[in-house]
Amino acid sequence: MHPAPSPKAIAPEQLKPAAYADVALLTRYSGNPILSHKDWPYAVNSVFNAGAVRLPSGETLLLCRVEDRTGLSHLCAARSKNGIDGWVVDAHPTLMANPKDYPEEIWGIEDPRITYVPELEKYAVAYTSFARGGPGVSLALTKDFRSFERFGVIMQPEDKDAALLPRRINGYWALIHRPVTTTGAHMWISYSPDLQYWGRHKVILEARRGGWWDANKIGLCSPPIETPRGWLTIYHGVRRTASGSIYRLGLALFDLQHPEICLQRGDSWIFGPETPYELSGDVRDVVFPCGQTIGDDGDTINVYYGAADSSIALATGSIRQLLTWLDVNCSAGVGSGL
Ligand code: BMA
Repeated sequence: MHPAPSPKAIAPEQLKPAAYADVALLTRYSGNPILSHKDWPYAVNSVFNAGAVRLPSGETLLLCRVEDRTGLSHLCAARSKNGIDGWVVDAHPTLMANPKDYPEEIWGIEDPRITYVPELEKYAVAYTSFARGGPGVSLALTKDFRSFERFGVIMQPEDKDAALLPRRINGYWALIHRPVTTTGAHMWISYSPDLQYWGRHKVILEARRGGWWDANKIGLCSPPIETPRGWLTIYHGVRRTASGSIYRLGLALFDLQHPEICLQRGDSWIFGPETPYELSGDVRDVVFPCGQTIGDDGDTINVYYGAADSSIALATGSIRQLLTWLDVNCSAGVGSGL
């Protein structure tokens, strides 16, 4: 069993109404942050925005974004038996930018999302590659997080916040990502027969407008979770204020066989910066998950999130409660507030 704090039972009436409910759907681990630059075996500036997966051994692996003292990022794996402490960090960078062969990585690689793909018996790592043209989406496959098969850039700049779904949908691989176009920064889906060539691009979730918490800019957080009711998806919304941006988390549910169809979208955010390690750091007011693991009970969700672009923290919840919350907190409808 995962020894993270188990989610407390919340009665359905406590989960509404949306804007006024003050229920912690995700509970912070009391020992947060769980990883920072102080835990690194070599000199780095910051450690944040980690992809996460549970290995067959039961260990949790975090593929962390590590910003070194040049200011550029690479990825480095940390492994732990309980997913909370006792992290063993790779002695050297696990995946470095390789600008010689992949010029789209000249300014580093960032924010990995990991999906285990049973058909390939490999993990797919979608990450941001950063170069003069802006951020793009790159893809690599790995069996062991030691050697990687690179596909190069699969979504040209400006694009980021991507994750592969774990299985083909109607015969095609599906990638959720966040291009920036003249219409704004919305979440899209694209399909591919071979992971290399992508098409059938569609917007699946739009940033709202005006005063909403997720106005103007949204993006996928961790890879969507397959539940009997649909793909449960945590996304981030960026609220621009006079003193900077606030990154908060919301929930949406997409159809299992047609993931471009949004079934439900929460009205309010479910998690935002509150603690000192989220409110201050290299970039203040940021919670930014790139990965989660599911406990042995099939319900506990362990969300690993970057805090203020400086450290990695853990918050735990219940998939059942997140779905119940969505039922009573999307009163304004899927496309509301656009
Ligand atoms: C986003 C990404 C993240 C970062 C966040 C807050 O655009 O670049 O890597 O955590 O901004 O700075």
